[in-house]
This record gives sequence, structure tokens and C-alpha cells, in this order.
Amino acid sequence: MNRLLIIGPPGAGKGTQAVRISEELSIPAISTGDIFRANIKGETELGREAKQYIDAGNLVPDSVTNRMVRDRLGQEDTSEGFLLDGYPRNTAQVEELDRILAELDQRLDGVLLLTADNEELVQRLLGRAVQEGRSDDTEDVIRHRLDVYASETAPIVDLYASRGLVSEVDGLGSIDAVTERLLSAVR
Ligand code: B4P
Repeated sequence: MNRLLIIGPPGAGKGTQAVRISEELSIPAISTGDIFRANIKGETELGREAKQYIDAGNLVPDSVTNRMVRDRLGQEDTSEGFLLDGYPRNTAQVEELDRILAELDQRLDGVLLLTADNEELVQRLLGRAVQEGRSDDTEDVIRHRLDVYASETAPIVDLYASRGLVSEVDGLGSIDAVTERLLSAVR
């Protein structure tokens, strides 16, 4: 069974790789960042709630994010597995995911930790800013997102490691090379 998480700092390649891995494994990739951005674009209530936090590089409040993930994981296409990209991002979200999966009578099979050094991450995201113009890809906001990752998200890696779930994968090198490493880790 493939019930997987992909965790890593901003710019590590989570979104890029989640799409590729999910296609290879025939499971849905669920990106909380993408769901928020689609809602911001569509000017929905959820988008309005999330926008100010995303633009500042802060985490969207757990009450909003947890509800959204609960709804998404309850859908039928996740029954054979899923790859969650960008969730959980703090210990409260880990606890909520534990509750959601227990209610669905499911459990996690693995956590993919994608790594890269901070300067590479900043350069990648500044490169994306030129191509895509995402509102949170300015240098100040990128550095703040890296701090938020270090203080809020990095501790959950230890938590999952203590459960024996984490496979660490080097995110440097070509996109194809990273995909191959991730697929080897899953298999
Ligand atoms: P995300 O959408 O998750 O954004 P991200 O951390 O920057 O990662 P992303 O997946 O987009 O980038 P990737 O590394 O693939 O979150 C955005 C915001 O949403 C958060 O700051 C927060 O406000 C909010 N949010 C999301 N989830 C939340 C949660 N659970 N709780 C609360 N708030 C939440 O790629 C980056 C760039 O690197 C791309 O341009 C890509 O082309 C490039 N790249 C990838 N792999 C490469 C490689 N091997 N070599 C060179 N470049 C590469």
C-alpha cells in the first residue's frame, strides 16, 4: 500500500517530484499549497482565509488547513493510497493526520524527506519567481519560509523517524535523478 508523505524545505522539489511519483505509483498527489493557490485564484472563502498567510510566508492556521485535508482524504480516490505534499507541517498537524487516518482505518507507510542546502533552495525559488511570479517567491519571504520550516516543520521529521517511517533522499542533481532516488526509496 502506498500511503506516503513528502516533506522538505521550500524549493527542495516536493511539488515537482510529487506529481512524478504519484503518476508512477498511480495514486493521487495531494498538495496543500496547490489547493490553497487554486482557491486564491478562484477567490473562494478558503482562498481569502489563506492568502494573507501565504503571501507573508507563514503557515495557514491549522483550523483551516486541517479541515481542508480531512475533506480531501475522505474522498474515494485515496482508498488505494496517496502522496501528501506539504502536509503535515507542524506537530499539531501530525496529530490531526493521525486522527484522520485512524478514523479511515488507515495508516502511513512511509515519509520521504527531500533535502537540499539553503543557498540552493533560495536560488531555485528565485528562478521560479522569474518564471511563475508566485507571490511568496521574493527573497525576504523565501528566507522567512526557510525559518518557518526549521522551527515548525523540521521537528516533525524526528517524530516520524522515531516511528521508523523516514527515508531521506538527496534533492540535489537533475529532476530525473531525484525521481529515481525517490522511487528506489519507496520500493
Ligand atoms: P508549498 O506549495 O508547499 O510551497 P513550497 O514549500 O515552496 O514547495 P513547492 O512544492 O512549491 O516547491 P518545489 O520544492 O517543488 O507551500 C506554500 C505555502 O502554502 C506555505 O508557505 C504556507 O503558507 C502554505 N501551506 C502549504 N501547506 C500548508 C500546511 N500544511 N499548513 C499551513 N500552511 C501551508 O520546487 C521549487 C522550485 O525548484 C521549482 O521552481 C522547481 O522547478 C525547482 N526544482 C525542483 N527540483 C529541482 C532540481 N532537482 N533541480 C533544480 N531545480 C529544481
